[in-house]
Amino acid sequence: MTETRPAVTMLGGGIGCSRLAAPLAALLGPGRLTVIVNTADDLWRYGLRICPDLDTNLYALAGVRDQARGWGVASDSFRAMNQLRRMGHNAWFNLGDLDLATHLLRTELLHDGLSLSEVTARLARGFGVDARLLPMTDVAVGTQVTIPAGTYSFEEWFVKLSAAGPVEEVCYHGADSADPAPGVLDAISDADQVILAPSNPVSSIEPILALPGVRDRLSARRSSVTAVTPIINGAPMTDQGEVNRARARRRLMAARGLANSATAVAGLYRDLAATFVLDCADGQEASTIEADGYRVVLANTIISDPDRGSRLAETLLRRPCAGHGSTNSH
Ligand code: FO1
Repeated sequence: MTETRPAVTMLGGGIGCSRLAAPLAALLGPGRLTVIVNTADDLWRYGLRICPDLDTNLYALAGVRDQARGWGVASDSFRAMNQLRRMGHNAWFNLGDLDLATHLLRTELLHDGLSLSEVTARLARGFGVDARLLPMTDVAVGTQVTIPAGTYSFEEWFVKLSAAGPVEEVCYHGADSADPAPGVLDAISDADQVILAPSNPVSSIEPILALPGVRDRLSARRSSVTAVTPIINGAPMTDQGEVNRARARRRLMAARGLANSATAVAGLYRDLAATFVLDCADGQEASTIEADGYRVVLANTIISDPDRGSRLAETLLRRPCAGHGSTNSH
């Protein structure tokens, strides 16, 4: 039987990407969604390899991600972290008790000699995930954020230092010589549609774009690439996590000399994507983004519950041909 369902590849980071990954996977069916995930936030804690963005997508695709926090396992407890605190340790990165099982198994398998992509595939199978989850690379790449007090790994800056500013520099240590993981470049070239997730452009999308070959593959597919805005300025933010992530994003965008706006994000991806999904609340930016060479689709992009995620996923899969003129899809 010939496969008629489209093959979709999405590139992204943690929370924003995972909110779209689950409804896309549900609409597309088994094996039709590939998610290429940023690994430049990965870190070692307590001898364990932690991959926050991979795990956020893994848990979302498995239907066990904590909805309110946006990361970690739903209803997880933090007894191990609290015990560390009782011992006087500054446990600044909160690893849930169930989440720890993922890190234990990942670290064990890495020590056994498996690559991060092999380990990720094993974890995804273990969680019953039938989408393909790919780390962007099997090599260690680390986002480093420089503020006046010094240079820190991404999670140290974001969590331990509460995204303190101003950010002077952001770099992706090791990215320019890190081969994309097996399957990454082909997943971009072979997909019917490629999506740049509504993820932080500086800390989640750019590390993937910094890997050799990724930009070229995307620009060769530009007419099939859709970018979804991660920034909505016209609507109020409703939870503290969103407020914190928005503040971090504003500081990272400023470090690149960019405004905190959908238009600025569109400018970053103009050579890579032909369609830009702009939130209805920021509709007044549509003509500027169109003038940048995009077809603009207006949609409700705030994924505050699974129904909204499904509606946005449906809008994305109804991909119109690349061209010009804005389309209202909400
Ligand atoms: N985010 C926090 O704000 N505080 C935490 O303590 C924290 C722990 C954590 C543990 C595992 C994991 O997979 C994610 C975790 N996150 C935490 C989320 C993470 O810091 C970021 O949201 C992403 O890395 C940004 O994409």
